Amino acid sequence: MSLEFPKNPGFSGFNAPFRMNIDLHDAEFEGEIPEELNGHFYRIQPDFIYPPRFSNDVPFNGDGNVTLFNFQHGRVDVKTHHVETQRYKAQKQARKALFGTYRNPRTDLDDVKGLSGGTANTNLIFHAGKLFALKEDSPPVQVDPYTLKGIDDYYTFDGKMTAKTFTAHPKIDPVNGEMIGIAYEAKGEASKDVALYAVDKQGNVCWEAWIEVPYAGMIHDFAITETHIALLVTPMAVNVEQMEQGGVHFAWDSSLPSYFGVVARNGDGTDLRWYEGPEKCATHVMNGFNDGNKIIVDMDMATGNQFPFFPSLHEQFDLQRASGRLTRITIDLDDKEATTYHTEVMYQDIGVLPRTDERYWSRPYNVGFMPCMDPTKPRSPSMAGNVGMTLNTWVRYDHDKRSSQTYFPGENYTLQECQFVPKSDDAPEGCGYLMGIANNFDTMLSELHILDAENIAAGTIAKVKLPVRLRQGVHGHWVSRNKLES
Ligand code: V55
Ligand code: FE
Repeated sequence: MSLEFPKNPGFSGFNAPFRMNIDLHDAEFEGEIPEELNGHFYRIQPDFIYPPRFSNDVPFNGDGNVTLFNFQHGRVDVKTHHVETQRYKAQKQARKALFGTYRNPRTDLDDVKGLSGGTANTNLIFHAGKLFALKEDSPPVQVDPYTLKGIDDYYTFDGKMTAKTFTAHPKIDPVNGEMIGIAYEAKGEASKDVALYAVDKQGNVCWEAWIEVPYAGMIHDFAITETHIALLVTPMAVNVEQMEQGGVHFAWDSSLPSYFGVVARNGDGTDLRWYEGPEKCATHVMNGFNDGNKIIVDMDMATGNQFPFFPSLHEQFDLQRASGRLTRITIDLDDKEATTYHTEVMYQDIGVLPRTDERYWSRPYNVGFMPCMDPTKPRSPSMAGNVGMTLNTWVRYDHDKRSSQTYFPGENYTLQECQFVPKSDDAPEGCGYLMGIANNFDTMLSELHILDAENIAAGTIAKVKLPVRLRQGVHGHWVSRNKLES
């Protein structure tokens, strides 16, 4: 029997399965790579090692595949490796896909009963000397920070984490070094239980609390402030009926409101308060902070379903409503009567995947970055047929002045998430470099673009040119060499 991938745009061009491991010493580059860039930039993409059992499978169901850019002395080495999940190991041995569609165990083959279906394809975080690859439906998968080989395919913090899931977006408190994580559907499919954890800087679980959400839905990201955890429950609801019929885990139910929940860090969860808002989709947090007794969270926020491959129950997918803008959510803890949250659209750019200078995670901040879709920019004919996100700019925001500046790489590129790297540990906020993957539709190869984060409009200071095509990535993280070695 042949081994072939579906012949549709979801599996061709830059969406073609990647499948290989590369180990590239001294990548080619133009420009100059600054000496201060000393450390590892990790980013992750969902890949398909074997043809999916359902030809219309969703991109979020691919196997986690890590790219490691190792910067030192103005040079960069590149390594890729698949995350050695239980799913990866079972499918590698069987030489075919065994798991079914997105987070629906009913569609898995009987062979995999009892194995974790986690793909570890969404994000990476380095904490207390350990590197974790993450998918929000399962515990972290620990991988070696240098070789990317698997260390623990089901990491539970020495058994201290009893939740069955762990977020793909843990936050690290820059002051005490704690890693904060949430776990939704923590007691299994469609459960409304959410577990909250803090892991101290030695890597030990030091706080746990359990809360319940109004309904079971995707809680992809969350925010921390100095005092609180904030999370947004959106109408991307777990749909058991759809799963019974062989469908994916989620469907967009626009009859549901959104809920913004706020709960004290280090409490027992009983102070949790919910604030209701209109149907909203918001997947990622730029940052959150306290302003007196106000809790403020900045997210990219849209008014409808942002994921065309998760069905909408009551309407057609609508690109206008899927377009997210950076939005500031505010609630006032002193207002004991309040039942709704307040939103303010901060900027008009349409974008996703906001990031910040993570030395300011949970604290008042000024600088953020977001890949955007600028429809006024020219688009090369070489991009025709591209399915996927056509992000074409990176935008830097300075909230104190509510100003922005834009990097446009050219009409033949799409951009992925961008990563801010401070020039040094004590450099001013937003002073450093910005980097991320740019896919070049003229060469049909991927590049890593590196910019001066304070002057991104000036264009790249270096372009690393890969001899391969990377797929649409999700998230990445920078780890400086002194943190790696500490
Ligand atoms: C997201 C990504 C996922 C997922 C759920 O961007 C949400 C949001 C790559 O997988 O499973
Ligand atoms: Fe995410």
